[in-house]
Amino acid sequence: MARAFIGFGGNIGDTRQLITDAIICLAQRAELHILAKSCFYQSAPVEATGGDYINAVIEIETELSPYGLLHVCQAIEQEFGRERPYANAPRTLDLDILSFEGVTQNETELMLPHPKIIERSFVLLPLLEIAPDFFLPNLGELKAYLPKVAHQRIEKLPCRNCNCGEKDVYSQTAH
Ligand code: PH2
Ligand code: MG
Ligand code: MG
Repeated sequence: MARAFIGFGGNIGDTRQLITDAIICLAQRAELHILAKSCFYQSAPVEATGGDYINAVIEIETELSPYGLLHVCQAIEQEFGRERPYANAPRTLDLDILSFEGVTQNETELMLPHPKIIERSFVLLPLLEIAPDFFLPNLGELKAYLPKVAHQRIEKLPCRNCNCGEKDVYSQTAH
């Protein structure tokens, strides 16, 4: 079993609902188990156009390979109406594998860890919420990069009746 982190983002439609539904889809898969889910964050587009994004991050453990997980993520993006008219276009739902335990690779289809992980507050904040001491072998502790992204506008959205941040919020049998 490997631990991995997946980032979610979107800025078309009811993104909070879309992310919630996508996480439920993932939770129903036998090949992975969701360990933690961050709160939702509203963020200004970074190197992109369109309205504000909603972002969140989850931690999973999985028997899948990195490419197996990528294909699951891509299938969910398709299911949720993802279109790619041009790079960084507004989207209903984007799923990015942020890190996959023990894997460093520089392949065009899937770079691991995600090459922009430390450049984006919309990744760092939700990731550090659920894994405050997270570090990567070549980068060190990710919290050290927060000051560098402090200028990027982001706000944690209030959430009621939600267990976000707690461990084991979605078990495979719960849905
Ligand atoms: N995703 C991008 C580019 N820019 N900006 C925000 N705020 N949130 C995103 O998820 C995002 C972005 C490319 O995937
Ligand atoms: Mg992305
Ligand atoms: Mg993507």
